[in-house]
Amino acid sequence: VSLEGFELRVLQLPLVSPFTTSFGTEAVREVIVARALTADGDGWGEIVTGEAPLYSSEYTQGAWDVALRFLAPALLERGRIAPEQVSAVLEPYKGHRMVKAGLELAVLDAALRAEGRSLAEYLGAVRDRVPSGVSVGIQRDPEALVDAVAGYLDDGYVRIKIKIKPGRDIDDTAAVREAFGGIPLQVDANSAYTLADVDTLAALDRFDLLLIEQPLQEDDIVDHAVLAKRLRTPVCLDESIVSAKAATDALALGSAAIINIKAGRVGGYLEALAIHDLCVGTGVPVWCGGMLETGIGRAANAALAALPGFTLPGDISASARFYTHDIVTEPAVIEDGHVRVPTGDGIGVEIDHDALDAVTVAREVVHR
Ligand code: OSB
Ligand code: MG
Repeated sequence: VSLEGFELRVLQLPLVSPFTTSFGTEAVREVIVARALTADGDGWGEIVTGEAPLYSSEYTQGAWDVALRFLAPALLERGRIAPEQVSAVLEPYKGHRMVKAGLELAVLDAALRAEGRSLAEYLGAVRDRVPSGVSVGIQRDPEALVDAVAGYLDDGYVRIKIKIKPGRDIDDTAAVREAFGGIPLQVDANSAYTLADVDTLAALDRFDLLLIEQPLQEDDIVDHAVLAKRLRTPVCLDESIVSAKAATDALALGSAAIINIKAGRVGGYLEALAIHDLCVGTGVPVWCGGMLETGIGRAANAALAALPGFTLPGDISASARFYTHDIVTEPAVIEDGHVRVPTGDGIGVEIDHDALDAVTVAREVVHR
């Protein structure tokens, strides 16, 4: 495409209920949307940073600054660029993978719309719908957690993930197991533990979980390998897998048996595709994680999750699990436990411009 500019917006979307993880509570999702302005039309991407650097080192104002100061100008300087060239142009700038992912998706969406091709088809999707899992935040107490899970099971979610942290792990998991029997269940610690907690983590083995996600710190790649040997529950990495190289290293060390793929965390949908391919090559199951995406990222995640290696249900919930008013005209819905993979050009969903304007709190345009 021939790049003419980028429009960036900071959005604040109220959540239907506060979302609590081991690292904090969010009541409003602050996120950045990127619009690539090209001679052949616009494209949309999402920069999935949160307001504070709690999940990883990235956060809204840092993302905003690096996008406007360095990354968007670097792409605009190129003028004509193919989506497959974006990551190489941005490569000299360290880190800021969520920003790179959002800008790459905007360029990719513009290019695919111009070609009349869907993102799902481009990535190699083999399914027209994907099983829908739900991530359930830490609640007031185990009883409240059971109530929340009951609601999501009623909605049809085919897999439940509960967030855990020290002191809110065994009893919460036991309560869900007791209430609902052998449902597909997994837990996510968001790096809240250390190797000193191995006995607590091993006590989770009796619940026959699908996996335990990111028990230790992002850079605890060796400690995760040590822990994995002590657990029967498969260890899945999220935060630690920041690239295809990190995935290769983690698999070589035995740090993970399963990988959560998030395009934002790894720097884009093309890097996500590379991780998918290497995991398929080594027989490692993957699933698609989420970052409370708006309809833009949610549509792209559904396309990614339709690839053959995504053999476990992803955190691809209906839009209504998080938002009352999404910024796309056809927000993702859950039907028979699944979310449909968009078939339209590019990400396959259209922006609801009034809804977008209503949640925009900052806007900046950079031109060539
Ligand atoms: O660790 O998977 C995570 C949300 C924000 C940051 C990190 C995580 C999450 C989720 C929600 O678990 C996944 C989703 O449904 O988008
Ligand atoms: Mg996670």
